[in-house]
Amino acid sequence: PKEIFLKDYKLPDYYFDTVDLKFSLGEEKTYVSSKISIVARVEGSSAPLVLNGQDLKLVSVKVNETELKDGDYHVDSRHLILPSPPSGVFTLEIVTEIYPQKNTSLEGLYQSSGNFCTQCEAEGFRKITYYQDRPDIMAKYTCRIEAEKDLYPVLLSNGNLIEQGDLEGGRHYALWEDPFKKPCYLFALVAGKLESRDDSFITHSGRKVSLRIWTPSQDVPKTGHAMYSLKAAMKWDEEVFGLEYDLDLFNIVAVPDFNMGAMENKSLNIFNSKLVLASPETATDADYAAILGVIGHEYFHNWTGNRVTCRDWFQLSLKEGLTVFRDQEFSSDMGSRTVKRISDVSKLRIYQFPQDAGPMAHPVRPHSYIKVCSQIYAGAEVVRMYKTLLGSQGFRKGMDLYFQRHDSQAVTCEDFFAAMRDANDAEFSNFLLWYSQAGTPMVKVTSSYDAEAHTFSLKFCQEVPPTPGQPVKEPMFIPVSVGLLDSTGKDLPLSSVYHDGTSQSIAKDGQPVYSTVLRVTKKEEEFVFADINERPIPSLLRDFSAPIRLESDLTDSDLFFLLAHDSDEFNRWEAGQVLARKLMLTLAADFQQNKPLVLNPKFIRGLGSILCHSSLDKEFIAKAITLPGEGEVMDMMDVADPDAVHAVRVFIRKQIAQELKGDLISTVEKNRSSDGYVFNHDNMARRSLKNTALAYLASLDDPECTALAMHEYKTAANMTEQFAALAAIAQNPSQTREEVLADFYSKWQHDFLVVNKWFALQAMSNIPGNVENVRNLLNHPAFDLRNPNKVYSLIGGFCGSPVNFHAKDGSGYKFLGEVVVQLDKINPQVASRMVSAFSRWRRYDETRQNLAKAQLEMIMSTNGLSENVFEIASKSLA
Ligand code: DPP
Ligand code: ZN
Repeated sequence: PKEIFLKDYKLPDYYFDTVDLKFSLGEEKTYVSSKISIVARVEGSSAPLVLNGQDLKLVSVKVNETELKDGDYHVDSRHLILPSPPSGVFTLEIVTEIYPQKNTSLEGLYQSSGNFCTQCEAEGFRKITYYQDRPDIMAKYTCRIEAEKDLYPVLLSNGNLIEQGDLEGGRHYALWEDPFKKPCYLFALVAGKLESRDDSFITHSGRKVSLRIWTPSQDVPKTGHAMYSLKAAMKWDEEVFGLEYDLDLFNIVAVPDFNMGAMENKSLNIFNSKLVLASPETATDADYAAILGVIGHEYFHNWTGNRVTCRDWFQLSLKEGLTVFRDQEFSSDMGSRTVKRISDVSKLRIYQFPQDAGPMAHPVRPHSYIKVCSQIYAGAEVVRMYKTLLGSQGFRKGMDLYFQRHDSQAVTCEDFFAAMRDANDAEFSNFLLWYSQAGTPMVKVTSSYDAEAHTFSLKFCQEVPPTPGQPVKEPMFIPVSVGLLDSTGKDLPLSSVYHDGTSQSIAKDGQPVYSTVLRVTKKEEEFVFADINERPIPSLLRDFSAPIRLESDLTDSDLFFLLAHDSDEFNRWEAGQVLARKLMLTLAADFQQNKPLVLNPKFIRGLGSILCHSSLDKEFIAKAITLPGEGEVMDMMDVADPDAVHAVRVFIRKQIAQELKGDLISTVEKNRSSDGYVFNHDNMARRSLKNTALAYLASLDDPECTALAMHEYKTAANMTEQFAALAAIAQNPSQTREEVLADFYSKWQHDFLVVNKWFALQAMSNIPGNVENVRNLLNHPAFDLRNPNKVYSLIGGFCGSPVNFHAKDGSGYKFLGEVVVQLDKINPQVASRMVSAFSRWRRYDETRQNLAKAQLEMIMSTNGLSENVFEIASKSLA
């Protein structure tokens, strides 16, 4: 496998102007013919034309209508090369034969449930035909699809349908034309037996857009929420960014076999069914929220990704970071901003920070890769920091300039940076380091109050830890949002701050502010607030204004104070989390030394008062009484100890449940659903609080609480509550657990999305010795290694269980090792996602290290390993 470097980027020698594709879809094989008009970048260029291709059978090549003979071109397993193409403009026609029915990688053209569909990002188009498969080749496409009419009545591609009709032999065709230039990763084709939910949207300037969501006919009733989400997203993008949809038709197709969540192909988004189909009976609130976010995400790509695209795959964050940021903002505006921020930061801590601290660490814009990297969530945080620094209006000005400059171009992260800077005349010093330096910055803050001078000082000291290939780092530009609380918990007015030898006013229009953004740019730096008349308690990094690890000198009592009073709700939650993490670490050390575990009663009282706080948002309460995840705590230990952290988390949960039992029971009772399911923040918040309380109670495993959970399970009128009750009961090994799991399966076996939840719940279980159960589930009739969702539920779920995946006898590692080898032969992308569960093996004790390493070595020694798995396994061992 070959490593590809950003520094080696070269402009293409040939540009493509138009591409006319013709697909003749068949059961045995599919013919693809592609007619491309090509122009050399440099007139009279003598460079060879190198096209990418993989798993293709070449049928013929023509240049300017003349068929080429053997020596006129070269073909190898990855390329088709024309050593000396004609000068000037010429046409190239290529016919290939492909076998979509046999394509289990789910990249390129493949079949899912008997329908044809495509996935071309990042490099799937080369599995359809020979092409310069790189995003800086943008061309206008037409696509003619021919297929048997009975089997494939619906034929879709990008753009507008301009012709359709019947052909001989029961076949028919459709011709699509996309008026916008696009890179080939945005090409899409769908053919199958599908029906649609139809609706329309009138854009700001009065264009009527037809909206269609396609699924097999029985699922059409479950597309209502997706349609609602699409229309909400279209409206939001007009209102917030002034961005309108640019065609008369927008299609979404849901398919059950899909490697990722969804794909933003121009005007023909293809979705994993799990992110389209929902009904109150079968989908949870989390599913509804995910659908809203991802439908928004893919729709927003129409501007940030499609109209303006990436020059190369190192710039992935240009579209993903920006579009994730946009979907986060959309979801915040549709629900609760604080709760959304809490969820996003939790994800960052669960997935991103550990990755940044391990062998797979790479910057937002990587320097090299073997297979195009998955996106990194910190990209959205970088975009968020522009907004934090420039304000909403400044950010919007930057976005406007970005589109003005780069519409229909393939550009880089610097171009985005330059638009933000130039639109605002901003001073950004070393901000670009966020794109090139890997690792999570660690920032230590110490504070001091000078009662005589009435000043309050914050000293920052930052350090970016070394990462593979980057031993030494420079200080980053970190926006730190700060407020200072007085002794009653109110924000103190802030008017000026002394920094870098000068005093700067931070008042706005002569008025003091109550929160300000400090720009921390040096390794060590001090900010001194003037006119502070009492010792304040600082609220630092409000709203998580930068993706960093913060360590402060706040005492436990400061943290309890912030938990009770901070006007920044995010930081209120965060104060509780900091307390909980400290507590869990201390108790984990006690556990390791066989000391009895004792919980600080103040902690329980703190959570108790949040639980019973009638004016707080219910979903916020649910988040605030939820302990940090085990991974997050393990991440803070020198040697990660899954057994200790798990035992401690279970212990604290039981203590809380015991002490607050009465309040928790009344929380469940008061928050039952009174009428039908409604998707809105208040109702979701109520269900979330009820379910959180029920899970605490059921952890006690006493007859009263189990009976309560059973009652909730039986009376639940929606999946959110039914599944939560099932999960609550399933925490403890028992006969009841087995019975309820069996009951749930028999109820829902006809619905594959619900069955996946059932797989995931069992896979993630921490009950002892669960690996055997998961092994058995591999042979369950409803399981199929070829379906990514099932793999993510069962195998992915299992890797998330700290005690069973990391079982000290190595049984969990052995299981994953075996599955990865099998899976890699079917679907390398999915296999590589699974193998990454091994990547942080060095974080554990020596016994576990040896066991995990042995599995990685076993995988590496497998014949015919994919590049995807090779990259992760080899980097993990390096
Ligand atoms: N481009 C795709 C998306 O944004 C990749 N998963 O969803
Ligand atoms: Zn995306």
